Amino acid sequence: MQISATPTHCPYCALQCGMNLTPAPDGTVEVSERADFPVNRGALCGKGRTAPAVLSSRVRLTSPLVRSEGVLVPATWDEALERIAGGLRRTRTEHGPDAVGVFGGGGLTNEKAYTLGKFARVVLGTSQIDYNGRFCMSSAAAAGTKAFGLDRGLPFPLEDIPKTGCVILVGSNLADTMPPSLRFFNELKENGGTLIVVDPRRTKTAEQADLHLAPRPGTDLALALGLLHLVVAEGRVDEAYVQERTTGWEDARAAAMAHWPEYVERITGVSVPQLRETVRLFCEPENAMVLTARGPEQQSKGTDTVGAWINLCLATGRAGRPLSGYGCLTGQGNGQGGREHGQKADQLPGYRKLDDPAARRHVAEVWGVDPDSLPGPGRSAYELLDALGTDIRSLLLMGSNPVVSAPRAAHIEERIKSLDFLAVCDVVLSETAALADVVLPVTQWAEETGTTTSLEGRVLLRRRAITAPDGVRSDLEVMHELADRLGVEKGFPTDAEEVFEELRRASAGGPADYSGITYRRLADENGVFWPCPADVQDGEDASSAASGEDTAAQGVPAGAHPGTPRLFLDRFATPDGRARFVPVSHRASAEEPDDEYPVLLTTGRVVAQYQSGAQTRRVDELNAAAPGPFVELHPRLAARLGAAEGDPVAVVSRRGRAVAPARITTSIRPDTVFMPFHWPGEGRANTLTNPALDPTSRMPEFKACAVRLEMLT
Ligand SMILES: Nc1nc2c(c(=O)[nH]1)N[C@H]1C(S)=C(S)[C@@H](COP(=O)(O)OP(=O)(O)OC[C@H]3O[C@@H](n4cnc5c(=O)[nH]c(N)nc54)[C@H](O)[C@@H]3O)O[C@H]1N2
Ligand SMILES: Nc1nc2c(c(=O)[nH]1)N[C@H]1C(S)=C(S)[C@@H](COP(=O)(O)OP(=O)(O)OC[C@H]3O[C@@H](n4cnc5c(=O)[nH]c(N)nc54)[C@H](O)[C@@H]3O)O[C@H]1N2
Ligand code: SF4
Ligand SMILES: [Mo]
Repeated sequence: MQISATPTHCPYCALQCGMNLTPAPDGTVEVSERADFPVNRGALCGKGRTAPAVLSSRVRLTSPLVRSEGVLVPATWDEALERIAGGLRRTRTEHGPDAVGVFGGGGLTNEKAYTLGKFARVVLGTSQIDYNGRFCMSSAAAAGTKAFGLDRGLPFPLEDIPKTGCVILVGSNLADTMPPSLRFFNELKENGGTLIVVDPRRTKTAEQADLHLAPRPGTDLALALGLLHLVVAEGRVDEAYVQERTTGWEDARAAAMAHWPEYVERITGVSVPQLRETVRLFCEPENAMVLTARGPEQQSKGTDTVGAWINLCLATGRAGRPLSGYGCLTGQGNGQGGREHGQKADQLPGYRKLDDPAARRHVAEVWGVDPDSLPGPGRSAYELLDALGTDIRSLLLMGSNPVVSAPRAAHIEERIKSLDFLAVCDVVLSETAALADVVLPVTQWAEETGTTTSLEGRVLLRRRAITAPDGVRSDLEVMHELADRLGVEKGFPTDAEEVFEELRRASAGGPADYSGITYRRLADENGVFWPCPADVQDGEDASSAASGEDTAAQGVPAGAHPGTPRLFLDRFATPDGRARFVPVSHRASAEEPDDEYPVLLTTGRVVAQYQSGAQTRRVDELNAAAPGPFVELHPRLAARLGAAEGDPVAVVSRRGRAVAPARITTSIRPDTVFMPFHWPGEGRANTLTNPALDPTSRMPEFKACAVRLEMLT
């Protein structure tokens, strides 16, 4: 029997590489090249290629677990679901609805993220829901919304990158974090364009650059302001564009002019000639782009920092024009869609705001509830985790492993342990699931259908390719069952397409409008870029137009909206259609080195592990490539410390102490050490990190804190 391959997408990062899956006779799943998907054209990184290993029952959960006399023991689904419903109900009765918390993840499909937000507001009646995307790109989202009136990570497809003249890549190590995307930057260089990388480390990505700037961690804001100062001083402002398409230039200009290049050199460590060269390379070509990732964003001033890079784009006329613009490289598999449909504390589906009365009315109508019954905005992710065991007594967690990934993780681990009740849905027994009162084993990407929205804003269909093992159920089934047990019998379908149909209506007319997108179109068109409103005929509302539209068998249905690969070409999404400059000034990180903690710590990723490692640490090939944590440090720092390659080094911050082997390299600044955050235990980087929050985005400062190094005696 010939079993045909199912085209689908990778479970991990936001590139959402296309791949084909074929079940093999021995029960395993084969990954093969899927050349028709334009983003990766068949290429996959090691994580994507080995993702099926996590489908095997050897490494995953296949039975619910409940805590009995202190230990987790297998239980029936009925028993486990009853325990969760009982735990959540008890908290609500004793402490009120806001004592129940919900924590989601940017890896969840649109359907799951949407349902989780609805579950929190409609079934639990709690305002206390947020998700790990707050730790990821929330500063870029806040800055993009301020400047452009809309946040979509990339306002253009990746395929535009090779055709621009210059890209400044700020704090992205995409050679490790999105390897197949390197192709677009290589093509840029082949076409004569230049690549500038801003990273305190000479990463694999920085090695590809024409110019590598290595600022001190936490100083990107000063750097961007210094560049803008030079743009003005050298007469490179696009005055006509500024006049026609922006507002607020005078204040932003005045703020930038206070940042003299020599002052910026002192703060950042980037020399004035390098600043001048950057401005020249960025301004000379007709088109240019700035792309940011976690480096400048995961700072307690991330929103202002991204704002400063956007100002640079606006002053030089490099936004809202073909082949020019600012973009954020979103991280998680559904990092984009996961931030649009309501698992965020202040949000309703379609990227609507929870405190907007019209938005509440629209969504309440789709949900069949009274708008006044919807709770208001809740706490941000770190604040929510920090309130566990005090204001929040029970937590339902789906799609995150905060014991490893949250800042100040030892403290957060204690907060989690102090909960009255914790329920976790996961595919493996993560470090956080291991602390739960009930763990539910759920289906994985290849076993279920659903949509994700990639870093390009391209909505994609992940198709079910294999049958799930006995004993597991989907997250949608879990929410359906729990809603039922908590007294809400309708409105929580288990079929992903049915959920998507409702999501279309809920998002209709909102900033992230999906109403013109159907599963049929996603299958036929290889993804559709939002916004994609349904055609509205006279006298008909968007939702009814949408449901009757998907009749064409192939391609875009006649008269249908084609989707929006490129945003802002005619106008920005602000009320007056103009982009807004934001006046920003440099400020120090929340914690700067001092006598006691003289070294800067920054954190990030390695190519072979993904996030908290819950999934990738269960894959032999990936563990062989990246077996454990390490501390990257410069030979000069190592010599002062007396450390040789591989020596265990203690890294101590005001939050705690971690120990990992030294990895000595000239590719890092001598005043900075780097640790990847993928591992729990002694080498957990997040034992050290500072939960200082950005005032706007509430993003914690993962990328800069003060530490001291000690040799073990
Ligand atoms: N292999 C792998 N790939 C992944 C992931 C993974 O865990 N593993 N996770 C996915 C997710 S969710 C995300 S968000 C993306 C993240 O993708 P990236 O943003 O590329 O990843 P990071 O390693 O966190 O940070 C990028 C770089 O920022 C630099 N950096 C540190 N401090 C600063 C600073 O102050 N300023 C500047 N300019 N740079 C600084 C670091 O040295 C690092 O090289 O990756 C996605 N892809
Ligand atoms: N120090 C430091 N810390 C960081 C960062 C950093 O750069 N430095 N980066 C931050 C960033 S950008 C991010 S995105 C976070 C990520 O950190 P986490 O939020 O911990 O992300 P994951 O490790 O991907 O956790 C996802 C969990 O959900 C499970 N899972 C996967 N798919 C599903 C599903 O469909 N349903 C359910 N129920 N479970 C599923 C996985 O097995 C895993 O246990 O870490 C943040 N932490
Ligand atoms: S780059 Fe990202 S989406 Fe592509 S295979 Fe690797 S982890 Fe998967
Ligand atoms: Mo992320």
